[in-house]
Amino acid sequence: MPVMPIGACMVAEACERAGHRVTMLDLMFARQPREAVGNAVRSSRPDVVGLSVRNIDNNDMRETAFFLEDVRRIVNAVREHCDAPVVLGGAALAVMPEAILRFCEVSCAVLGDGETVFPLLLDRIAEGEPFGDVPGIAYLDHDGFNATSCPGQDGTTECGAPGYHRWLNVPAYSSQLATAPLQTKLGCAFQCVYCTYRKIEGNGHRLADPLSVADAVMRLAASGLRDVELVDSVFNVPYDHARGVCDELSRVKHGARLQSLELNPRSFDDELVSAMERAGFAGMGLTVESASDRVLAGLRKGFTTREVHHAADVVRRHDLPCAWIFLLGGPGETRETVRETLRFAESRTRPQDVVFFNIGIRIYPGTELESIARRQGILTAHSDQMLRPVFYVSPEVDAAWMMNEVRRSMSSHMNFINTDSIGLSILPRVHRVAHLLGVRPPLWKHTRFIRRSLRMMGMDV
Ligand code: B12
Repeated sequence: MPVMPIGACMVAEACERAGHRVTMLDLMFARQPREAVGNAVRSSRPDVVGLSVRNIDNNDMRETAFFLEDVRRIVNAVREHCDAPVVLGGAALAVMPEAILRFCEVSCAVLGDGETVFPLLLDRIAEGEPFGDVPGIAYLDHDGFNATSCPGQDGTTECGAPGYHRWLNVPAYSSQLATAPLQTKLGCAFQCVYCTYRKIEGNGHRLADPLSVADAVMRLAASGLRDVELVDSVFNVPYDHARGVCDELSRVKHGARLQSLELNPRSFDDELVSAMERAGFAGMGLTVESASDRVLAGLRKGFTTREVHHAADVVRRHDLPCAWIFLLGGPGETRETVRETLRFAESRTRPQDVVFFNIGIRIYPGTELESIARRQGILTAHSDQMLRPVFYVSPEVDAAWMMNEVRRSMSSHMNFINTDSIGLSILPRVHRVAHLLGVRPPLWKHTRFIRRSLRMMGMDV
């Protein structure tokens, strides 16, 4: 699914508010990105070029895609046509700034919230002043790599719904059932061993006023963007804030269909799901990762199978479509724990819900998983050699065996999918056909039907 670049749009709008002239080039649908870059640079003659880099790779251990070669080609295409300094930003940069700057041969990146930091940086560049002390940036100079600390990762946040129509080809996104992203908060306080969310957004919460969230949803819906996805790191923590957001949304007639794929089973109960239903949710995702206490403890998820089973009970008492997300192969995983998780998925999830299995975990430098992998002798690469993805699989279980077990379960459960399913090359066409037929997101709630149809055509995974 093409993801609408909320971050880049927010940054573009903030720069305009600060008095700069901004041109946005979205390469999502560009068939010839280098030519598109050349044309855009020649016509807009920029003083500075900012590139938004979301994904380093696809987190898929089997069919790994590494995206930064493309970024490097885009940087080169910019430089062929102008001398403007290039600045990188986006979630990827917060994860591995130094390695990305070196790989892309760019000397400056924004690590903090782009909408605050980039305008400050532009002012310095415009004045010809040194910018090494701007908070929330990273740069390479003759001394090597430098990073300044990110400003204010506490307090509150604005719920900014960018004017997507101004910056993007919205019909092209809608024709593939893309949702309009919106954030109700920043930050994540969980300690999961593999995760980078704390590094990207900080570990304290910055909450948006629920009234402003309702207002932003209304504005998006009024502009025709009626499928809105809440893209918080975790939607339902803090619990009271999520409830407050739902309550405000249920008070207004916004006409949007909401979803969030980032719910945690810890703060999950009937009252929350009822509030989500009243608020206009059309789908939710539970990132439970495992149904084994040994693995949940190994991943440091902060909840146990008690909460996982409780979540299944809650889901069953409601109508809201649910996507269950599992991550197999973490520390402590064995054949028995995999079987436990599969048994849970087969017996406790509803047949109309989708169940997604990811196998193997991308190891990021600086995470606890990196230390675990080194201790276990799984990882030997130096931390600056981890840009090209390296994956963790528990030494107590074999990846090929897990894949077979998941496939076996998928063959009798048509609502189960794995990374091969979301990588199917026919999926964009499925999205387009669904859009033409008037189907509304989330498409995953039709997984059983889609897989059966693909199976009949011999195209299921
Ligand atoms: C929500 C989410 C999703 C949702 C998206 C739904 C939607 N409709 O948008 C779903 C579940 C679909 C998803 C899918 C995937 N995701 Co995801 N996702 C996220 C999450 C939690 C939030 C992203 C978000 O929208 N943030 C809010 C916006 C406002 O922030 P932002 O984009 O980062 O922008 C800010 C800054 O980065 C900066 N900035 C951005 N652009 C620019 C440009 C310039 C010039 C400057 C100066 C600054 C700047 O300023 C912005 C405003 O503050 C992040 C983790 C996180 N907490 O960031 C992972 C994350 C982005 N995802 C990630 C990945 C890997 C994926 C998948 C590849 C997973 C998979 N195997 O399928 C897919 C790819 C989908 C795609 N087509 O790109 C990784 C990317 C890094 C990496 N390892 O490569 C992240 C960081 C999580 C992680 N593993 O660490 N994802």
